[in-house]
Amino acid sequence: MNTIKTGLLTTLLLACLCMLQAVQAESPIAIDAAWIREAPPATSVLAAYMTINNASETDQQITGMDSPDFRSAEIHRTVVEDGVAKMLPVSGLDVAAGGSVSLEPGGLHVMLFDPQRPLREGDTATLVVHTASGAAISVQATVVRKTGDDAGHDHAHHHH
Ligand SMILES: [Cu+2]
Repeated sequence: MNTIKTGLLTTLLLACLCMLQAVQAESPIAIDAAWIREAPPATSVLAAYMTINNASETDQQITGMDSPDFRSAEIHRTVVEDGVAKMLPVSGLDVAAGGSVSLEPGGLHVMLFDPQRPLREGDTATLVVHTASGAAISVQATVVRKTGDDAGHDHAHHHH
């Protein structure tokens, strides 16, 4: 009787562990409102923005991004030093448990290098977000035309 009970418990335990693994394989990271700023046709560097949500109870880290529609992608942070705006690469972007991080004009953004095809307003491009836990989340970003005050910053691409 005891052996059967132990066996049953072991089975249950294994079943639980398997379920945990299944949950982990599915990333707790969800991306909202991803968009790319439309740029003139010959532009080789574009900027993308999005909101990264972490619905889990553990902190998550975004380690990088890439895209089949661009040669490469980098996460950048815009900082102002001595009145001059500069962009610094971000190698690990923390998203707290239950929290979210917004990539928006003037702050964090994704820098997209060398589009592989023309991208006009209304087009979509695929961005892939990588996490420290090994997940790769694919997201469709819509190309949006924006004009106005906030349009200028991301065009000044001074990489140091
Ligand atoms: Cu940048």
